[in-house]
Amino acid sequence: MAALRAATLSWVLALDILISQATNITMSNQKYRLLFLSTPVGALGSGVGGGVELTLQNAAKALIARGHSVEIVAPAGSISHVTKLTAIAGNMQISAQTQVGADMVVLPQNSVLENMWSYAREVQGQFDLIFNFAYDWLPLYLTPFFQVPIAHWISMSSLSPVIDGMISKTVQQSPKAIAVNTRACADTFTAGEQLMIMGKGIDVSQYQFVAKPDRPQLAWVGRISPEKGLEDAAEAAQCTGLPLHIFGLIQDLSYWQQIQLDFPKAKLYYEGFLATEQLQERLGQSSALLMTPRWIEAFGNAAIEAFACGVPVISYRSGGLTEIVRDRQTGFLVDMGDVSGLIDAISQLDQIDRLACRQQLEAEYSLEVWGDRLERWFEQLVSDYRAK
Ligand code: HBI
Repeated sequence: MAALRAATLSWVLALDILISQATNITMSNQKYRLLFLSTPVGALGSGVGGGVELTLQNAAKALIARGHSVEIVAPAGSISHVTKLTAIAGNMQISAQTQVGADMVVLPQNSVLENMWSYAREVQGQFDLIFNFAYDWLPLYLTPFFQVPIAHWISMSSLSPVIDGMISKTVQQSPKAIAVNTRACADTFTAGEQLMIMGKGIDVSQYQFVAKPDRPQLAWVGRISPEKGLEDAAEAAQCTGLPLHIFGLIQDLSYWQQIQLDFPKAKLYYEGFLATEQLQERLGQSSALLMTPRWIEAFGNAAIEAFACGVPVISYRSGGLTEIVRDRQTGFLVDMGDVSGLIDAISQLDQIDRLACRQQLEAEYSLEVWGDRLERWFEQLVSDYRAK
């Protein structure tokens, strides 16, 4: 009798496993037609869009790798090597960083943002979901007017009440529709609890691990603009005598010129805004990446790119970076503005195992890990939308 019961039980178990695998296959078998709408502040590939350009291209890669189709809509002059891109003419949107505290929305005449969304409205019937990368009021407001679900990637911390207010309204009407990189970024918004924490992923195969750089040098990566705090990295470079290689778009020229005047003895080498291939080649030669944000950093793409090359990160305790950098394991966390803390950390870099940086990256920030999370998010949004 007992033998019969045991045999029946194993049969039931085997059946259960089969059913769950079958449902998994049908769930992940859903292949979506996705329309990505890029940031309206600059052409994709120009560097004006900062980290969000890398985010968009990597999200496209991650989802295409899983069998979904992706098309990108972006301002005229944009380029993408990843998938089909439709370029839209119009005047660029004013950067949200210049609208801190704003309680009204500014749109130029013949706005590229407006034109991109008019195009999206026309073609929406060919897609299962729209993925918006703009940090702007209009796409959020348009969400309930579209006949397909719209997912929003909020790429910066809270900057203005007018955007925060629309984020709260949108996520009320379309729960789960809005994602941010990190919990720290979500917490800056009134609707923080309703935001999806999606992390980030990069294509690890694009980054070469460097076990030992040829010579001691520091790196800094980011849009050269006051909120990114380059002056502190320049001061640390001047105090330690180490060369500082700077990568990114000069968004504020007078700010950059002032830094060179303020730190005449610092060995500063401006390398421009480089594509990933060239950036990772130079980044890998660094003893450390300095991240000195003077705002709440939403994520810090540069940090995971540095880890991919085996480069430890010395960063201010700001926003998403506190969730990425493992203090004293993959780098050092320093109180915001504490330049002497940066200098102390630089002197302790030999304590950090560069391989540990690469291993953390592969475990937590690969395209596969991130693609899986994005796909599950979209499955939720599409099924919720269809269930309405
Ligand atoms: N400002 N208005 C606006 N819209 C954006 O999409 C935007 C921005 N400022 C900066 C920016 N995007 C990106 O550089 C960051 O999201 C990384």
